[in-house]
Amino acid sequence: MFENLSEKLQRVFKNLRGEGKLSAENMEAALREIRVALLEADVHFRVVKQLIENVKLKAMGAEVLTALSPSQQVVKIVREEMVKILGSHQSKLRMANEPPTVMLIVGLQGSGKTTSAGKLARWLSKNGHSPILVSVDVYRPAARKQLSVIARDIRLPVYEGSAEETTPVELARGARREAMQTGKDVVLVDTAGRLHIDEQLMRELSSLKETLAPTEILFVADAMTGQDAVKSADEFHKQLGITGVVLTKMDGDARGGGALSIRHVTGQPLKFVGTGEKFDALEPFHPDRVVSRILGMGDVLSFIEKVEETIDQKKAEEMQRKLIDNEFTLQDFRDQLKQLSKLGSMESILGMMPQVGPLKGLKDAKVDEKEFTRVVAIIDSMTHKERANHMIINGSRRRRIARGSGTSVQEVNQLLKQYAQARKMMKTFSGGFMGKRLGKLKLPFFGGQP
Ligand SMILES: Nc1nc2c(ncn2[C@@H]2O[C@H](COP(=O)(O)OP(=O)(O)OP(=O)(O)O)[C@@H](O)[C@H]2O)c(=O)[nH]1
Ligand SMILES: [Mg+2]
Repeated sequence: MFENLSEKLQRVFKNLRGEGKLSAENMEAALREIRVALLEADVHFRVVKQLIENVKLKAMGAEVLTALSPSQQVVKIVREEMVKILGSHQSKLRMANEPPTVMLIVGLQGSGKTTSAGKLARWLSKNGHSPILVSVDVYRPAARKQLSVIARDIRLPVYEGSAEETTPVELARGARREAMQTGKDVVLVDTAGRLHIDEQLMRELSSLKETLAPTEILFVADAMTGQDAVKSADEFHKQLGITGVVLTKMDGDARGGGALSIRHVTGQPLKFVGTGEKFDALEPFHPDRVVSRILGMGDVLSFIEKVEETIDQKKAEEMQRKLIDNEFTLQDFRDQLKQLSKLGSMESILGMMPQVGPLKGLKDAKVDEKEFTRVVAIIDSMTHKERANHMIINGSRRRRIARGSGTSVQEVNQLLKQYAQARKMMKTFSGGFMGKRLGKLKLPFFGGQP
């Protein structure tokens, strides 16, 4: 899935990695390449256009997190915009308030409706439901037989119908009655396929929709047909009103464009993707995970996520004000250390930082993780008064703190010295180059000393 697109996008990001900052020119070039990569992956041109426009606007805007390098910034923006286009969260199947829930499975011939009906039944039963299957294909007895065979394979019930039930609506009603009598909570209705969308098919599906009031009308599309899958989904939606899409055969050499276009073009979410002929080859569609997979930059993405999660903007601003007013206390020092340690190992953080200006060479700075813990322990052993004003920490207080934290007086002395240095260092940083460069992310402390 998406290997080609993923490779191409990663090449764009790699090319940007050497750049010191984002400029109109290098951004323009990167956007051009991203555009081509998306179009080649068969993403709908309208989707590409929208995405590129949004990325451009954002990249040029002031919203950029200056703690990230140019290529990281572009990855971040592209990721956000892709997720937005795919729908920011997973679209779950909707259940009726009163069981049984009815789900119609519709689509063109050979798209994978019957197989997907089986897969969905299996998935539902693994997720706390008890489904029953029914085929309403009254034209091909073999089609109904196919579903019965599948049901037997996955050991789930199928409604076979009676001799009097000759229309799709009658069969589906029979299945719903059976569900109520046997306590099944979901009826999956596998419908007949057509080569093309025709009036008769739409009439039949509309009457099923009217009589059964399904909570889901799932359009099954074959990813191998590329843009045609998107087009027919759109067509079905206009004529029938679908509630979601199941995109099958994503295991093939489909370029994935359909998956990236359906939501934007039809306004309806992609709910599942089929990734093989076996009955467990069905995955709920998670936009954010798929985007991460496409961008394939686990380390950068998780760093970006961590920065976003960990750095509380308000707190950072408050901290900065305190620094400038010289109110940065031991308690603040401790809080900052705690926040930093949440980001993970100091070395891995430095490794992910853009290596420019005064930060150059920091990557190799040796950072003792135990030092962090010790420092926090020492500060935790201080009273509130001491934390607010380090000037009162005299000899006897130092001895008490050392005892309380299981350290030595020397270590307490050292910490107080480091704190004084950090205060000085941060004051310099906050106004100067680092202040601008790091923006929201302030690095207070590179515990260098042994
Ligand atoms: N590789 C792969 N094959 C699939 C997938 N889903 C379905 N197929 C295959 O596609 C073919 C058609 O599947 P069906 O489920 O019979 O399609 P249908 O939409 O019910 O077809 P009609 O009822 O004739 O309209 C079968 O050979 C399936 O095994 C998938 O996710 N991956
Ligand atoms: Mg079928």
